[in-house]
Amino acid sequence: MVVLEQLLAAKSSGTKLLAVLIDPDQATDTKQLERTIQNACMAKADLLFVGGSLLMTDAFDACVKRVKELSDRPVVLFPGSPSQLSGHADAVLFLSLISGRNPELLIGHHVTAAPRIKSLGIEAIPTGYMLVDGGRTTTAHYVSQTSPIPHDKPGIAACTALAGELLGLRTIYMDTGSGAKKTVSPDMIAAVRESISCPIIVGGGIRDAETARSLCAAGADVLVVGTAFEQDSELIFAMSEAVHG
Ligand code: 1GP
Repeated sequence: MVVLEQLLAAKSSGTKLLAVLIDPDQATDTKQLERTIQNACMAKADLLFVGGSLLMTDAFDACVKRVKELSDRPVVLFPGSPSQLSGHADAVLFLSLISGRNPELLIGHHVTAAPRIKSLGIEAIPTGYMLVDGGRTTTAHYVSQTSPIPHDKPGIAACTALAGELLGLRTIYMDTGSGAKKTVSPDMIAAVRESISCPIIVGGGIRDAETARSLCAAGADVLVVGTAFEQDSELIFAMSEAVHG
């Protein structure tokens, strides 16, 4: 339970965490992968997430292995499917897509993945995953075949997160999807923060330090950034300062 304990400890001390999302398809550029991880470690990013809603390449395990070799941070899988598992990781977000009504993503894939997670011996973090509309249809929205929570309906997000917590989920991840036009709104984060006590992870469309600051102030405990660091690997320094400051 090492990574979950890190999230719980950070939440109770008010420390905010930054997670860098590595897309295994982008990681085929080994120089860029090395630069991203080197910068993530230098900037003191807290976690490295690896995964994607839809992968075009077949290098998932090799990517996780490389990320683990290159970094001294916990490596957490953020799987888009049960095939995205690797014993080189420290933990996996065991995601239930509670914003949707697709039974495969609420429990089906979990049944397939459970024995493999057990045999790999990696920590599973029960996570309520909530897709939120971020101004465009992202791959996550399309592939999941679910409707996201409307951007301006914080009440729906608060009730959904509360249901997830009452069901025993240990973290709630609100995501507008990779490359979204808009992030989850501070109002929605604040409403969810009011309704639950478990750590809140927020991702999708976070591109600048100012936004990162406002999402943390609204109640996010962990921010996840992927696309912006693929476009500018130096941005991680300003972002880390915003999250940790
Ligand atoms: C997507 O939350 C992640 O699932 C990160 O999104 O790539 O837009 O930073 P970005």
